[in-house]
Amino acid sequence: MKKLMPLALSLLSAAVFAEVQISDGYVRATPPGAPTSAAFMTLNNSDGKAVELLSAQSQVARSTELHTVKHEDGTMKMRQVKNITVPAEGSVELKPGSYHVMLIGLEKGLKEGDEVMLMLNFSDGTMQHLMLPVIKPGTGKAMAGGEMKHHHH
Ligand SMILES: [Cu+2]
Repeated sequence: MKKLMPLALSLLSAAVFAEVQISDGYVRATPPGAPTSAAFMTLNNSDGKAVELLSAQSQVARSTELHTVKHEDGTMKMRQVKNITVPAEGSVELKPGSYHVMLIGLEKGLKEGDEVMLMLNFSDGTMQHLMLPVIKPGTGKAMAGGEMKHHHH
């Protein structure tokens, strides 16, 4: 069926349907004055081509970075990554102890019940605005989090 579709139509449907689907997103609540937090979510890609998450922005943070967590010398250290790949017809989980969007230079503490706007930029040229709930560590999904030390160069 798909192969018989006229070119214009298949381009249109690619533009409409290739967008990465995002689920289970949240931002970790912080104590007042905490300088950083992190956003977590699951990225699902129904397309036949891998897509990369390239960057993120949020109004609540001065800057954002894409991070992963590496186990080194028995400790867990956060490392910045250039991008996060969402495999073709697959998904990637941003979760405590793994990939996350680091929110750096918070304007104010993030408390449970707040909502945080996050914008994601993908390698296919799409951009998504998300409103993510703020969840306290130790509750529900944020549970596996724990405190991680930031690695400074
Ligand atoms: Cu981080």
